[in-house]
Amino acid sequence: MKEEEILNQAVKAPGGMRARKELLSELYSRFNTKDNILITIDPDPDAIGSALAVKRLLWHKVQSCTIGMIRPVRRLNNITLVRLLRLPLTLLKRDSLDQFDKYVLVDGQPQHNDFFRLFNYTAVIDHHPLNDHVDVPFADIRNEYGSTSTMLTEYLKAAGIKPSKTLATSLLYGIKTDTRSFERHTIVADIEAFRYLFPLSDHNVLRKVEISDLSLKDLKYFHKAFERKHVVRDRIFSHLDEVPSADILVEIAEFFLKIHDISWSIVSGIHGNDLIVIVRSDGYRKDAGKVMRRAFGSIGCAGGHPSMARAEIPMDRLAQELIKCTSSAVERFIRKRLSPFSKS
Ligand SMILES: [Mn+2]
Repeated sequence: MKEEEILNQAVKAPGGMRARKELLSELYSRFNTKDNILITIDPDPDAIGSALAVKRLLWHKVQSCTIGMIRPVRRLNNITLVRLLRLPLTLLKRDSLDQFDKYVLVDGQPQHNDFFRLFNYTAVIDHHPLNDHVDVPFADIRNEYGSTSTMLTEYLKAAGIKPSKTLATSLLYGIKTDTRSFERHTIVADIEAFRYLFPLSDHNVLRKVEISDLSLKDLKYFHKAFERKHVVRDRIFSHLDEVPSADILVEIAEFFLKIHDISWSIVSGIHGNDLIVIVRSDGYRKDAGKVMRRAFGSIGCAGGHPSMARAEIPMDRLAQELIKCTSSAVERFIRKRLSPFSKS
């Protein structure tokens, strides 16, 4: 089905509004006004948006509602989201867990994580495949949904609650990241929730969140990448030696592809015991994955898609290919294997 068709399709709520309202009142029936609730999350955007929605649903229906993260937020985009929207998230510590009356789990199932297993959940709302039976008083698990945020948007609608800008933005970002902007597993309900949340969201915040994937200390790798860039026809190469993670190579490779007449961006570095080569290409009559498999498949792990690919080559394996693993030798090795002039 084409994207346009999806967007224009008449949408019918799965199960209908009545069924959703019944589900909502069943959820509500599990809680009372004296309860102090803990919602536990593994804090990715979908979980964060979903938890905020549950907190909103239970507002005035319970004594208190805390959102507890089982680990700190690590992705810079998500840190930006939490900071800009001042989201009320607290970090749980395994060894000093406060007592709550009831526990809720969103965007996950108890058996997904050792930490989750510590709790006796009253409600679980999730969209991951059901591996094990989830034995809790209220379980709503919809495997076919692209995100839990979609499910929670439906709950809010059933409750007649119009989400605040902060809540709408968080849910929208949850749907976007889990469906990778609808490139990944998506159903009509996800698009419908997206359409509903879109005019209610803060698009300035969203844009800042989506582009926030660098830290100040990453800039020195950009600096090095500029200094060491080497252009051969429509290919740009840059080898960065030791890098703190492969992510920075991806950031720089994507940046170089912005140069209009560059069709191949090849950025490499050493992380741990591996040489990592990241390739981005325009994908037009090219297959970066195939090219990488051909170039490095025999000495490491290599592959990908037409427009994005990666190779990881153990350094000791590389040492067998090169006389000396100096920075310039590694650089020449990559350039030679990915040269536009080499017969492939
Ligand atoms: Mn999810």
